[in-house]
Amino acid sequence: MSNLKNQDPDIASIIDSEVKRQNNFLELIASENFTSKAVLEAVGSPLTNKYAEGYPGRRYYGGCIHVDEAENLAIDRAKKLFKAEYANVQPHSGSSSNMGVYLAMLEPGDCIMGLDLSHGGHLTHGSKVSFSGQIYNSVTFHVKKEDGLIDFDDLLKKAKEHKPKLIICGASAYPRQVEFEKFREIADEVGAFLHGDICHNAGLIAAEMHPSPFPYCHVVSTSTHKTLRGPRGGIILLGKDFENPYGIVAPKSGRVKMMSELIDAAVMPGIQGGPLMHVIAGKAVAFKEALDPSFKDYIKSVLENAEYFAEEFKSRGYNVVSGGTDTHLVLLDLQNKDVTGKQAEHALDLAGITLNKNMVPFDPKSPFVTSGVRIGSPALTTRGMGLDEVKIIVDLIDKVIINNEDKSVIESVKQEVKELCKSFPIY
Ligand code: DSN
Repeated sequence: MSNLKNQDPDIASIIDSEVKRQNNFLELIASENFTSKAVLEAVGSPLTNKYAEGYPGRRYYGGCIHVDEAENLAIDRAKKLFKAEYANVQPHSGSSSNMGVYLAMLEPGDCIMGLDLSHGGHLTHGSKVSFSGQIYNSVTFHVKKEDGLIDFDDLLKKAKEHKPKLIICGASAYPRQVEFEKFREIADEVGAFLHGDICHNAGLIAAEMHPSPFPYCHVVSTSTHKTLRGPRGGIILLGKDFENPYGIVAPKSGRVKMMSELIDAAVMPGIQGGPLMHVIAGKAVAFKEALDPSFKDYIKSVLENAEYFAEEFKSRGYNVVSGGTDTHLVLLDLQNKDVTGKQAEHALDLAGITLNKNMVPFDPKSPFVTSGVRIGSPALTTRGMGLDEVKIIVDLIDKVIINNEDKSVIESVKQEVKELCKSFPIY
């Protein structure tokens, strides 16, 4: 980084501090990960200079020969990884990929159904503060109070009543596997399309340790930087391409356009201009890494670590939403610990442990306070931590939560965190 240091010492120093933070803190945010140096190199490459509006072989700019190669590689690898017939690797994020899906499949005012944000869903699944709840008529479904699992009876009842055009399955804070087949049965019963947003579980699916959304979902979107461990970005997938059901035809030939064509057009020029070719190259690198057998070992450890988090917290009297996990994340309900999610997040942050406060199902507190925290294993597993470290981390978190106003306890935990992190350097 010597060029940057000389030219802009302010930004160089900020980056330096952030790298130190990532090295010295324990990262437990379930949606974060540490991407490889190879991915970082691709993302930091001169591919950022290239305008390439359009798609490989049909760009609006000259000089695209090499970025075409990069995008084609990313597409081929994404298709192989998820056993999909079509991939669009241009969305700038998971939210953009959802926007692309909706633009391709819906008209403004159409009804969509997604898991309520406060029950583990995502902003773009119909929240009223997001475009998804403002442009479309959104109806939410929920989890059950008794076990924290998706309430499929509630979903079916509402689906019959509201006749959604699109049902979205997938979540941000749902610790259990997504039952794509059950969602599809309901979608078929009411004549809706099924959209799988696999942002959180993409790595698990790629490693074949979570059921595939195909053949159940008509369309799938995901971000690339969570369990998939790539650069920040998004993609859209079709297990099998199909003729668009709206009867939209190609102007010259008069043939009915395929869904892939509608999605391509929705992403560019529908919602985006020039693709981020440096990020697309980074996605290609990450997909290659995820196709390597070692990625399965990584995801296996991610799942073991998450399960152990759940067990260890339970043994210390914590309420684990849904009683455990079969993914990479655990949701703790702190109501019996007399601490809010906000207080816990703040005290843990001071102790060098980074996680996020999170609503728990039927939370009496606001999203700014919350009654819970979400804990994810992907990042610490990437740096090589295993069950021994998980046990230590649970002890440290418990100590901070119980003594969340005691500065000396927080300071001593911070030192222990620093020592632990020293043995597992990242960058
Ligand atoms: N905000 C992300 C998360 O933390 O789960 C989802 O996009």
